Amino acid sequence: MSVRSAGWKTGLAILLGAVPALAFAATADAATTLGQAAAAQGIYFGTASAGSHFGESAYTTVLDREFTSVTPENEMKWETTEPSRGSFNFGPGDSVVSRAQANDQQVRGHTLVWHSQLPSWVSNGGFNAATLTTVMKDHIANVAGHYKGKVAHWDVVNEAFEDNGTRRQTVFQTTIGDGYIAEAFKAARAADPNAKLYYNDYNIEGVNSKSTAVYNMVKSFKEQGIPIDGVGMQGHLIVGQLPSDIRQNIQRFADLGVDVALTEVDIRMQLPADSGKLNQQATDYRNVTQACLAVSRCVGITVWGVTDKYSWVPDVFSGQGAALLYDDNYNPKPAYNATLAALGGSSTPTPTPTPTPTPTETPIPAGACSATYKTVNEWPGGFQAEVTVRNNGSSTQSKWSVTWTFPNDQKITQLWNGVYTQSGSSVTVKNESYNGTLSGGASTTFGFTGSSSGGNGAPSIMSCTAI
Ligand code: 9MR
Repeated sequence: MSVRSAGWKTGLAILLGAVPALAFAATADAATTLGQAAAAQGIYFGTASAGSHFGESAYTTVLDREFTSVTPENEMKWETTEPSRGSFNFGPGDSVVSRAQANDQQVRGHTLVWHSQLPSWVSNGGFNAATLTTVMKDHIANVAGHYKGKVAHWDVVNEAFEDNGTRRQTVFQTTIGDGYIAEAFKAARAADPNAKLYYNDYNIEGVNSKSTAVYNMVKSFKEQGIPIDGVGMQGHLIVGQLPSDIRQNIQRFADLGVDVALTEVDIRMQLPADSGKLNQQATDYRNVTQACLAVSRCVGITVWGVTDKYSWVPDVFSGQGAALLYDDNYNPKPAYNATLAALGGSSTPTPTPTPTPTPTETPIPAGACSATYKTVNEWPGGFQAEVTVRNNGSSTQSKWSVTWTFPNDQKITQLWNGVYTQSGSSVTVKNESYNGTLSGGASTTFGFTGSSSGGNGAPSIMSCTAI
């Protein structure tokens, strides 16, 4: 696995980034924060950061501890940075940048050219094409110039396409025409030659009309030598409704010779949250994380906020929310644990001894719990499999445990949604704190990657106990 681009917290992490990802199991010395775990995989893990919450210690504790990258949520947008022509205001952005620097976090600049949060002196200025081009280039020169050397990535142009793949009819598009995006990228390169320049948009995570339009633009930029370094897929997603081809889509952009980042991830649900939705959300976050890890040019993941408490989602999608990794009270959600595990980290660095069932915990009769094993992917020397655990009884069980014996020399290297021990070819997997409860007829799934040199045969007998 190649070492990916900047954003590591420590030099140690850079060394770890050169080690194959699968070597990091959730063991006693696994990383315990999202940022550290991501760094061990050669990527960064970031969040939107809002200066308006810096006075709240619960907010800054999580912000400073968990993340290796921050994106100012609103502080670098045009309405804040250039509220009137030629008059610049960098105070709010500087405050987010200073906090990031104090915590060894990289900064994603967001955003130079966007139709929203654009002051009316620009959107309703009545400028002709030449003047609006000058206005746009001056803005980029001043803002990217001010942050030169302090911003690792710039979202140079944001949300310039409609879902059907046509250009959004913004003031830049209708006044300057298609060429404004290339002009913006050239101006950004001139202002800060070392920043990675990104095109950023939503609904481009899967292969669809919009992502294909962006793909075609990036392809033509590369052919023409227009400076573009990356594509930001925002990742405003819905629980249980992820596109199935995120990895393939990331890969096709990477194959054009640009980096890809997931820049604003949140996965929303209809409120109120319940354990079923939270578990599905955990699976969705894991899948997004794995899609990024599977493509070497996917350089990092940013979630769009530290806590559900301040997410933009409920303000815009009535009745929906709970889209982030921490709940309103800053408790990590199942999605947090799943993301950390997918990154090879663990929130429980010291394995707790396995509790022996007390006499009151009577295993339900054999046959009332079943486990089904499925190999989902294989490659030379390794494989990925998943196991579905089902409570076939009618009463709710609060813990489960699955054991099997591998027929070949398979060795688990990383497992998510469960806690495993392996001794020789014998494996035992117990539930995580968040997926032990199975009501009658309910099922849950855990997955893992493993190495093997002698075949990936599925175990013939799976034994399952629920208590
Ligand atoms: O999270 C941001 C919210 O506080 C602002 O009110 C909103 C204004 O449009 O922008 C939100 O962030 C957006 C980001 O800048 C671009 N992609 C969509 C994000 C969510 O709306």
